[in-house]
Amino acid sequence: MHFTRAIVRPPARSFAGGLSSALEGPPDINQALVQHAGYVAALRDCGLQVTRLAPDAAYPDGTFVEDTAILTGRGAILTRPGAPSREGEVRSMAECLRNFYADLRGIAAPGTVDGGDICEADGHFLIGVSGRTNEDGAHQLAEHLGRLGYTSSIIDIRANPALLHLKSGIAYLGDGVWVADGGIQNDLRFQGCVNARDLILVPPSEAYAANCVRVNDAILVAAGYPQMSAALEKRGCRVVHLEMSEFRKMDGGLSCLSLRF
Ligand code: CIR
Repeated sequence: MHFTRAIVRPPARSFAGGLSSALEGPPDINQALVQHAGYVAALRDCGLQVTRLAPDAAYPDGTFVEDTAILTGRGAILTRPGAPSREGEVRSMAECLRNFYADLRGIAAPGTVDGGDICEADGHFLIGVSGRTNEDGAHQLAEHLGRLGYTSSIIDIRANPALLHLKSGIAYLGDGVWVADGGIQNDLRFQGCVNARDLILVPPSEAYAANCVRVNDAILVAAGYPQMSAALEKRGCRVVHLEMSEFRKMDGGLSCLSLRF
């Protein structure tokens, strides 16, 4: 898919008050802002026009905008995030998306969906049922996607506590190429999504780097994961390394910092 736009939201001063299981200490907000600026610059280098939402201290996790909506070529679906502290993040995203989407749907209670659990591969959507996305939300989303003319399948990742979201463990890079960390590869194979030839297997020591993003001709990947980086470069990809240490401390990966469309 060719992207022309992205939506981001720089971290708020309250960033360190967000949800985290990482046990890596509190993030430094000033460093996080520098890393976020680097991320935005990378998106612009890929040709994207970037819309910046205002940081809101009431939502310390609000910088992880990917969790608040699913954007497709035919319409957008606002989520209902699974963490109660994040529910309100959707309001400002809805306002923003009205500028771009005539067809804007939503997930209703008791359903919950986090965008990080949704992985699109050439018009087919994998929907992860996780600690954040529940079965009701997954089915509502599948129905919305079906009405928009897309297919989907649901993968339950709750048995894998290392994964906050489906995309914590997998990425689709286009042209049939998948990235997956070892804990989830068999689930994907079971779903018939991937075969050994088009799978880049992420070593356990570099599991965080499984959350990488294809943006037009580039793959954005977290800096500091040499094996992952080498595997991508071997395939002839243009690899852009981004410092993510402060977002990692808050369980956030590369994909969650933007919505791309
Ligand atoms: C949270 O726990 O909700 C945030 N601290 C991190 C969200 C990361 N989002 C993502 O991976 N899609």
